[in-house]
Amino acid sequence: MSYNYITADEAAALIQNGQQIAFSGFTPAGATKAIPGAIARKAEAEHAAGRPFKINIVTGASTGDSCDGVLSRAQAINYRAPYQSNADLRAGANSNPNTINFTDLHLSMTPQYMNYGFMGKFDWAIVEAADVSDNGEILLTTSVGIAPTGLKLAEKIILELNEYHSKELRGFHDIYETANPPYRREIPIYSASDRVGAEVVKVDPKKIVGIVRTNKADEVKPFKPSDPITDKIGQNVADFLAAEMKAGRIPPEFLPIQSGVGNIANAVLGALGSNPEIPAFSMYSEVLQDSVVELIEKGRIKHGSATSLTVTPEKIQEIYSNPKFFRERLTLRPQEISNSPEVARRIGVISINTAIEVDLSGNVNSAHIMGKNLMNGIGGSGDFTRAAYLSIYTCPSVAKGGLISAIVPNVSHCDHTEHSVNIIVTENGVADFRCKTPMQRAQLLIDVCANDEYKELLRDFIKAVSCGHTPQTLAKAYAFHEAFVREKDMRKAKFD
Ligand code: 0RQ
Repeated sequence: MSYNYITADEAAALIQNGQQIAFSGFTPAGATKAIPGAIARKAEAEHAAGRPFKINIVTGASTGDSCDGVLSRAQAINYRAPYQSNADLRAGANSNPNTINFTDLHLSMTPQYMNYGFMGKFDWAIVEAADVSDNGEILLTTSVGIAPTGLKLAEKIILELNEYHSKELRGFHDIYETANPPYRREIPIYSASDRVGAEVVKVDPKKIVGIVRTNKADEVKPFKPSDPITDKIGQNVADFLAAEMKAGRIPPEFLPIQSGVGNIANAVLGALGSNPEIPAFSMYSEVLQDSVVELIEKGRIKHGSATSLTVTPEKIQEIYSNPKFFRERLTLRPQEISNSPEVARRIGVISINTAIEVDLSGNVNSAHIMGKNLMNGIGGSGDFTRAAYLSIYTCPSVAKGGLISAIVPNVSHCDHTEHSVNIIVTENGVADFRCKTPMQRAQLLIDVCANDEYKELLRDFIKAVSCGHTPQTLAKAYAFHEAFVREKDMRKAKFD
């Protein structure tokens, strides 16, 4: 079959107002970089001509600015799921009324929702590829995400064939799809390095209506230089896990690590990697960042399994220059598999994610500021937290220079409940909630994790609690948040 090579503008001309598109991309890795910009230009032209033009978009997680950013600024998005991290998209999702209808979904469940028909029909899959064969075998690039599901369900496909990515990526992917209930069987993965699927996604080549050639690196930014707070959090996590191993609560061969994205996650991995008491370990995670590549090179990480290789251009070139070495040590899976609670529970994943705030009962907010404004979304944190052998949340004890405490009487939005959260780590220490009562957790959190400037205020809240099983008083439940809204400083909270 010979394909139709087209320009990004010709691809955009095919997309109609109101259509639903499954885009590749999980973080900027593997996201499409040319067609969304052309769709944005089409949207602006349609709006200028007085015609409506908005599309519905589902991706793996966030994407790069050349997808989410350009489409948001062009007012071209009606619906978006399941995760984002773009300032313009966030503004649309938080505006009143919402100009972008955003739904925050568990990432492992997004392909299921697509398969079950919960999200309606997919008109298009627009997917970045490193290669495509005449018989419809698509070699994906640096992420898998929802691409296999989108390619299967969409009526028509447009590929961005990105020559920046090496064809040596063949063999890095493990494409395995589950059947829908009642025909679903177990996912036969028993360790992070198990491979159970195909190297490529196979589609009917007749569905591929166009291919746009590109040559663009993923828009992954380098990390901020590390700072003492994130370094201390990383150190605290590593020391805690080393002590758990010594106590026999983590087996001597260690357990696979899942780690979120960002600077704290990077610091945690750095600290785990350099701790001599922790043996070389595996990652069963959703995202692998630069630090993982470095630890694989040093032999400190044995295998990295994820749905996305979110690494800087410098690091991806390192991988492309030594493909055999990395192919044996990295596996990229669909997000339904990388984030599968079934697999995470079976292989005993230690999950490490980031909280915006934690409350005295042990509930965690990962997604919303002051109870209403979306930050990024839960991402994969919920997939792993509920299923983990040990679920850890990290955060600095304060935000915005101390005006906000991350330890609050009640979270203003709840993503992960007290029943699923085991350990909280700030720069001040580690609060171990396992098998503790809500009142014991509250005490621990104040004594060990809270910032000194907030300890007395948190104790005042506890004093205001008359009796009961959890530290709660409805009248003062949001005193910290109210003080911030009123006086831009949680330290002004009052309990008299
Ligand atoms: O604001 O950007 O204006 O400086 O939140 O916070 O400390 O730089 O840390 O970049 O790791 O983000 C939870 C948002 C943390 C992120 C969150 C403000 C703070 C700053 C960023 P500025 P930091 P990070 C992986 C799995 C989702 C859950 C998860 C996230 C900005 O890690 O989205 O881990 N996690 N998913 O000042 C007001 C508070 C605040 C606050 C922090 N209590 N109130 N603002 N900030 N705490 C994701 C995937 O699945 C792909």
